[in-house]
Amino acid sequence: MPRKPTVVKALVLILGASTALVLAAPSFADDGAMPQLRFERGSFAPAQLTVPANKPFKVKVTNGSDAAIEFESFELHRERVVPPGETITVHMPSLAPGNYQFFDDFHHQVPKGLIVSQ
Ligand SMILES: [Cu+2]
Repeated sequence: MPRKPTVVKALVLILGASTALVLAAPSFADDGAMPQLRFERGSFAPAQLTVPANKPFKVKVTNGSDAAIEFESFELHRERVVPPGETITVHMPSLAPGNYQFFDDFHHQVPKGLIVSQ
C-alpha cells in the first residue's frame, strides 16, 4: 500500500474524531483540569484518581520510568502502551458512579490503581 494516502486518511479521521469529541463533550475541555497519572519507581501516582460521574473525560498517563508500560483496565476497556518518557491521553467514556481498577499489564507486581467516579 502507498504510504501517504494512508497517513492523510488517518489524519482526517483523527481530526474528525477530535472535532466530534470537542463538540459532544465540552465538559473537561480545559486541559488544565485533565486528571493525570504518572508511573515512576514501580507505581502509579496518584494510586487513586477521582473523576466526575456521568460525563466522558480524559486522563493523561505519563511513563516516567525507563521501560514501556501498558496502562490497562478491564472495566474501562482500555489498553494502551506508554513508551518510556512519554505521555498519552486516554479518552474515557461517561462512567456510572463506582470504582474502576487499572494496572500495568507489562508489570503485574505493580500495585493496581483506582479511578473513582462520583
Ligand atoms: Cu494488555
